[in-house]
Order: sequence, then C-alpha cells, then structure tokens
Amino acid sequence: MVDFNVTKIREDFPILKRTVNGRPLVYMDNAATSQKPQAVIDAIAHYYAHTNANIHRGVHALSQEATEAFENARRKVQSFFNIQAPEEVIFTAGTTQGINTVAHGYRSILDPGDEIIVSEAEHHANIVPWQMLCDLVGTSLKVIPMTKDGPLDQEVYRQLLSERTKIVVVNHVSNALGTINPIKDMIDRAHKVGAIVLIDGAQSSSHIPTDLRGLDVDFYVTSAHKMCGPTGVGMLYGKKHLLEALPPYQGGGEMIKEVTFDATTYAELPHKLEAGTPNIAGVIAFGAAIDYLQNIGIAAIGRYEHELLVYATEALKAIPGLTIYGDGPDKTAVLSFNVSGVHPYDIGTLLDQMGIAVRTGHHCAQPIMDFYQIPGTIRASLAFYNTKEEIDIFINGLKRAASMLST
Ligand code: C6P
Repeated sequence: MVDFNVTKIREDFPILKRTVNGRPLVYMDNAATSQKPQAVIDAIAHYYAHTNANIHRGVHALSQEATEAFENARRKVQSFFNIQAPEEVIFTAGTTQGINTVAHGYRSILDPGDEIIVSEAEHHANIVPWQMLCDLVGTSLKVIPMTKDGPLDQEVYRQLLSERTKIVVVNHVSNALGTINPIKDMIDRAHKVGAIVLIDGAQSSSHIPTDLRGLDVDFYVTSAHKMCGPTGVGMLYGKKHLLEALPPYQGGGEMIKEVTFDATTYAELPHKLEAGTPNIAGVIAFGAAIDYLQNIGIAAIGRYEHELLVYATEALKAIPGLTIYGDGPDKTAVLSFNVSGVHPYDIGTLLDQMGIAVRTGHHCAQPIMDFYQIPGTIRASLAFYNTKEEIDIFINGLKRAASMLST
C-alpha cells in the first residue's frame, strides 16, 4: 500500500467507532455522503457556542465575527479549487441547487432551437433541470451515449457539437459507476463551437485534484457533504462575466441593491445569487472540511483509494456469477455490481445485518440502469478512511449473502 496512515485518519471520524447490528460499522456508501471528521463537527458546535449571529447585516461584534468566518470559508473554497476571485464562489444548498440556479438563469438567455448536450451517464440532478429548461424555452436536449464499460462515446460527442450547441453539461465522475470523464478535452471541444460547459463535480471533488482555472470550465458545482463537510451546503463556481449575466434564481434579502415597488436592482456578486440567510454554520464547517482534506492531500487520497479499488475489484471478480458495471480503466473507487439471480436490495439488506453499509437501486441515474437493462445495482463506494481489512469483511459478507439467497 502507499504510505498512508489510515489508522490515524480513522481516529478522526467518531462514527467509525460505532457498531451496527452488533458488528463494527463498515461504511461503504461514501458516494451517497461521506462521514465527518471531528474537526468538522467541532466547527459547527464552535460556531453555535461562540459566534452565532446573522452575517453581512450587523455592526455588532458577533455579526462581524460570523461574517469573517463565513467569508474566510469562501476564500478556502476559492483556493482549494484554484478559482480566480472569491465572488466567483456562490454558496448553495448543494449540487442540485447549483445546477438549478444555472438552468433557471438560462431560461432568459437561450432561444428556441438552441441545443443543450447532456450525457447518458448523469445523475438525475443534471438531467431534470435541463429538461425543465427545454420544456419552457423550446431548446432541445442532445444525449452523449455511454459505451460498454462506462466511458462516454467521444466520437458521438464530437458529432453532436455544432453552432447550435449553447451548453454542455457533464459529470466529472459518474456516481453510479465511478467512471472518470475526460473533461478537459470535452470543455475545449465545446469552447471551439462557442458553447459553455457546466461540470458536475459531486463525485470528484474529494477524490481528484480539481483546478478550475486550469480546466477553463464555465460553471462547476459540488456538495460539501461528499467532501467530509455538512449536508445542505454546496458551491457553484461560475466565471465572473457569466455569473453577472445570470438572472437570480431566488429573490429575497441580501441579494438586492435597492428595492422599490417600481423596480429592484440586484447586489454585486456573490450576494446576487445568495438570497436569504445562508447555512452559516454549514459553510464554516465546509471550510473546516476543506482544511482537513487539504492537510491529507487530494492527490494522496486519490492514490490510496485507487489501491483500494484495485484490491476490491480483484476480489469481486473472483466471485462466480458477479458482474461489475463500469469496469473501465479510468475510475474512482466505486464498485457497482450484481450477483446473478439475486435482487440487489436483498444483498444490501443482508449486508446491513452484518454492519456493512452499501447503496442498492438505480442511484438516481436511471438512464445508466436502462443502458445495462437492469433495475439497479449494489454499489460499494470507498473513501480514504476505508481499509483492506474492511474490503475483506465486505467480500466475505457478500459471499455469505449471495450463497444464502441463491439456495
Ligand atoms: N448523489 C448518490 O448516492 P446533492 O443531493 O444535491 O448533494 O447531490 C446530487 C448529485 C448530483 N450529481 C451527482 C454526480 C451526484 O452523485 C449527486 C448525489 C448521491 O449517488 C445521492 S443521490
């Protein structure tokens, strides 16, 4: 194994000490949400115990301290993703809200006949908002198909791109399969026809170093809770001129310059797109999560998780009747599979009785399931605090579950 002190890292996560159904917890549902280190839990408690006040509003000390902590988190996100200016970081409730903010804004920017390209391997959060936009505006959705082991068909992508293409939306990593898309190349190609690109980074931002300036991407969205941060917080990055042109998704407090009954003018970025009181404690804890991840290093995390992936893949392939979906060469540590003749839900339930947490079903990515003509899969998604020993427990548990269900 690479030099990675997983024993020490595990001590940072209180939940990993608990038992489930009388067994030590083996948590392999990290693509759904990651666990939280003590530093993140402490950041939330510290905020409410010492700093709680509304931000950007008060002259009093608490409000100023809370504002400073909140804006400090924005600078941490900016630096983590190599973003040019702090006002290009918009705090949201998560990836879903980030995508909806952009899709809603483009209602008044696109024209009927314009085209939006999505991929067949998207999470529903990166399909439905664009369908809603198309229904309203009369734009059409073009779909990049998948190939057998998960990668998108880049040849078809090239053919779909034209001067009618206005937006390309694609994930960096598929949540259901773990497939890593060649986003730099896809962004460059889209730019050649004058289209803008939104990348869904929900499944990549804590596994792959992400340099948004280097990628030259137009919009990028992710969720804090996939990055050891709290739920209900996320970030939308946009190039400044694109965010400035984007009509606000929500109206309300703090996003205005002046309100009269004749007309309202909007505040400068980022406030224009952050209506209402935000999740202040959550954003501050997102900053703590970024500090935590940066301290370990995303590149080191990626290398360690890749070793876990190789180890687990080899063990899974030795199980008779087991099919792995998305077994391509470029992937994160997500293992999506089925055991012949057994329903994924039944396996998931038996694994849970052994203290092993995996996700079963369509993973909010039904087009991927349709592609493979299956109702769902069992998905084990690993993180940097998982171990080879846990993989052994999972594989043994899986073999037991499969034999119990097939007799
Ligand atoms: N995927 C999973 O188990 P939110 O819920 O807004 O934080 O993230 C939505 C989302 C968008 N895009 C991708 C690629 C995602 O993986 C997710 C969330 C979880 O796969 C929960 S459905």
